[in-house]
Amino acid sequence: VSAQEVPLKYGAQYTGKRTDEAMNKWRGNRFGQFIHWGLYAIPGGVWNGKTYNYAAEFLKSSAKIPTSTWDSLMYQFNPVKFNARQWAKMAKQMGARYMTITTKHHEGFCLWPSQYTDFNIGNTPYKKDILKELVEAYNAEGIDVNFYYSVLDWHHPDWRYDIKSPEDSVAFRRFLQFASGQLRELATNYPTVKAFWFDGTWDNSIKKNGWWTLEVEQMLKKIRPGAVVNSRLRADDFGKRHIDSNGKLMGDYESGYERRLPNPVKDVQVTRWDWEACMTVPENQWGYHKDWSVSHVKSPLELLEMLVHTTSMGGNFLLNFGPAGDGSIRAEEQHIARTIGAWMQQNGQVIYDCDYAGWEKQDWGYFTKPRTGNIVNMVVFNIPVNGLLKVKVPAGTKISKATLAGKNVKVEEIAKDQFFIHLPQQAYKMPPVIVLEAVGGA
Ligand code: FHN
Repeated sequence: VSAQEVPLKYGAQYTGKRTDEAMNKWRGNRFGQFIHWGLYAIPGGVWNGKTYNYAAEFLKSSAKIPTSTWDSLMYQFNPVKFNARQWAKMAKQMGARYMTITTKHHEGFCLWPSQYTDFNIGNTPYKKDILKELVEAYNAEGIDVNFYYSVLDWHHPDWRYDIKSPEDSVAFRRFLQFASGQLRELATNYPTVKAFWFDGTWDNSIKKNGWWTLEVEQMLKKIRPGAVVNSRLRADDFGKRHIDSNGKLMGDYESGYERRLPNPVKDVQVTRWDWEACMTVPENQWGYHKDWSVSHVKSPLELLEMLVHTTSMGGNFLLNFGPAGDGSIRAEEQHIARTIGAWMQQNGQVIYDCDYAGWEKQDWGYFTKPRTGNIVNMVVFNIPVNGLLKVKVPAGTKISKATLAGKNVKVEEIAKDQFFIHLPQQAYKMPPVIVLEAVGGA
């Protein structure tokens, strides 16, 4: 602790990026599938004939539905079209290397048969352990599975938004014990889980109990050595979240980019730590909403660009899917997965294990850089009319070779540390990738 630093019991546990094998794997995965699935998938944003435009997973609150009414949706949860292996195959085809599933969202319903509450999958008509089916199916495809867990819980009687009385304090203690129990259960019963993705940790009640957030992080890492935990879980001694009172990142990676990405020119500081952005397909729907006409819905190309943008800044991209109540995945999402997947099959090497290249951003698209070797990739989203792609290299660097799908393309030095890469004039259906071999430089 330096002279200017505030002594903290529950602040950051280390500084800099983790470099162990588990973290390297997490980072190299780069592209993940987020799945929001719970009881909210049944009404899908519509209640008593009325469509609510706000996030479908918030319908209970938007339509002011009493807890007992909402909770009884559990008796309708019977996803007859659910097929874990099909989901996993789709994710694999899309190129996802990890999948993060809502084990419990704000509504409190558990996708696994938790011993700590009856409000779980075991008591639905479906009965079977969905979480187990998913873990097995995705792992069989070689995809890592991570658990999303909302601490905020609309179902549990001991949940508190704030601690305003001794009674609140006692109740919330019980609640934290309940949450710890569930998390211990998840870490113990699903031994291949790779990471824990915390959410619903923004209320004063949690901020006043920073000790618990550290205790949970440590417990999970003890049960599952190498487990990766997002910054969203954490609050320090003073209730500061994500970044502690000494300006240090808590948890293993920064998880604040939600439905937005860092600016590729102004926000390059993000390349100093590990981070992940999570993204919806519509503007703000995580759970299944029946009516996708209520907002802008991103195109596969828009989402692919976000994935490349994220990789170019050293982050992971977690793309959300909201399966329907019957377990089917809507046609639009399948189309997105197929389109991104077709590109990933050809070009995955510019995403997996790639990082920030440190070269000046150009308007045509993004650079990514494999962890090893002297390669820099160009992913071109805006094709110039004349096909000339400008590249500014770090001082003294030379581009010795440029290839497109294995064939050489012309490299022209136009000024000191500046080149034109001649993109062959043809109709590109999807963003072309040019691989550069760079030599010299700092
Ligand atoms: O309220 C949730 C929301 O439903 C969704 O789960 C996202 C995912 O990052 N997290 C919360 C909002 O920050």
